[in-house]
Amino acid sequence: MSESASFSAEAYFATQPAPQLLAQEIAGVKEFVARQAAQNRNVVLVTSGGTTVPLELNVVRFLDNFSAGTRGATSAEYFLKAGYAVIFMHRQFSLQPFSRHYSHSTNPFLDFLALEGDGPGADTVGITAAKRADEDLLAVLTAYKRVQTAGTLHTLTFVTVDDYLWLLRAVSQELSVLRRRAMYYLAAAVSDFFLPRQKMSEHKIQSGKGSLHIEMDQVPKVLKPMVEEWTRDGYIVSFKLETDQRLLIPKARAALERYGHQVVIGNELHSRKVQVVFVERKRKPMTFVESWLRIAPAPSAAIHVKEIEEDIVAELLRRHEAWIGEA
Ligand code: 9Z3
Repeated sequence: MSESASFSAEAYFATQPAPQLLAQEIAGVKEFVARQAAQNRNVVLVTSGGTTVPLELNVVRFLDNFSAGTRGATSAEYFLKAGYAVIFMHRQFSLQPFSRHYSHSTNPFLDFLALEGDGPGADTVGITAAKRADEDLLAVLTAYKRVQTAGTLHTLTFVTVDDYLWLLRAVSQELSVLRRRAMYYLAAAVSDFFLPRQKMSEHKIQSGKGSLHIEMDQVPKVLKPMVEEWTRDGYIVSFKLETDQRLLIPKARAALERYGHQVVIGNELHSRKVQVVFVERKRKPMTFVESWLRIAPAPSAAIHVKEIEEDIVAELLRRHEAWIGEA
């Protein structure tokens, strides 16, 4: 595959079709934002999970971006705990706040139920484990119930990079009415390349011709219009993922220079659960400021471990507060 043309955001939205249910989804977002605004709540848009790039119109094959959705789902919980309302925009079937504790392979729900079934005849270890699991589930359910009652979580799903871009633009525009009180936390892993509708084969690509050559176009860099047009003074946090740690800071600085948003959080693939770097641009004098945030690695995949998202969110709450105060 080789890199080809790049679309401007304008050309992209003029030529690529919007998801069918966009208008309906956005009506829901409008109502949610108005309700939170009436209650004087700060609102954060959390994007989470990877986008796909279909290779055919009748899609059989697609490219995917790595992300389980842990960063987004976990962070959303901490934002909710801090009193923010959350629009959680995630890849279908990726992790979600609260249910993440009992889905996928960590804390499988059936194991929890099996423990519950141990009953009076169970051995002491079984009973202790069941009690622990009970307490954990109760804490998760209590937090979830609180959020449900307060009506502070609104969920949207995407699958393709097209879904993602259309939703991101429309949600950002709706959220912009909150001005500085809105935060945008862009943790989704978004494809850099895509296949424009006009170049896609209608039917399944056939294998008869030997090797496969696909030329993809560059996905528009939407952070620029997001900063300059879609949002008004919102606090925008983007994530930068690299597999070569040495690239993190230079790439984060370049993104801040190019797009002019508030902060880039850099993370390297293998250490992302224990360390991240916040990169920010100060205006007077014009300098970059980097600060690393680290937690001790967990001894095992035990249930009760510190999550780095707790500290990431705490740090962002401080910075967002200061940003609101500057107005
Ligand atoms: C991230 O860097 C996220 O922290 C992860 C989270 C995807 C690494 P998990 O969901 O992983 O917890 O498994 N997200 C941003 C990735 C991205 O696509 N960034 C773009 C880039 O690096 C810029 S917006 O170019």
